[in-house]
Amino acid sequence: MNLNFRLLGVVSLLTGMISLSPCLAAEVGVVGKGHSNLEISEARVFAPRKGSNTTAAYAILKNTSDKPMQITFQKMAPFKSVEIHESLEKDGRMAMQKLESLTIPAKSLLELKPGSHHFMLFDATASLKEGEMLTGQLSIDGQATDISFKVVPR
Ligand SMILES: [Cu+2]
Repeated sequence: MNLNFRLLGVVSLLTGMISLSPCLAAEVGVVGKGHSNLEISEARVFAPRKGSNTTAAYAILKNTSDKPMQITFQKMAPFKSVEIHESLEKDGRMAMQKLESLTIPAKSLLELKPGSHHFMLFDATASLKEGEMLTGQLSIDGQATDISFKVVPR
């Protein structure tokens, strides 16, 4: 465990103490198995629209290291499959393109947000409740890392 990971632990603890605040910006994703060089905030899943069991997850990912970081997205229960997508405008229309991985340059932020990069979640096998926490399994430079996402209203 190095200094970065300990600092991240402190941030998560502080956020836990102020979690009564409705301000989403104060939320910090919890890194389970942990990756020392990734800081996550605003990790959230939009509750699916009525009649749909497909939705998307977003977060702000910060690479605190001095090397590029490669992220792949493995799974998130209760979804049957997940992909990394990027929304792009093609011929005047918005389209989504599947990416095999995300690369975050050294000392940089990547914001997953509507209309841009996102984690696409397909075929939920259970209904999601607002406020529920879901665990996303990522691989960061080959290291398995669990991240908690909170289900939020659209
Ligand atoms: Cu998508």
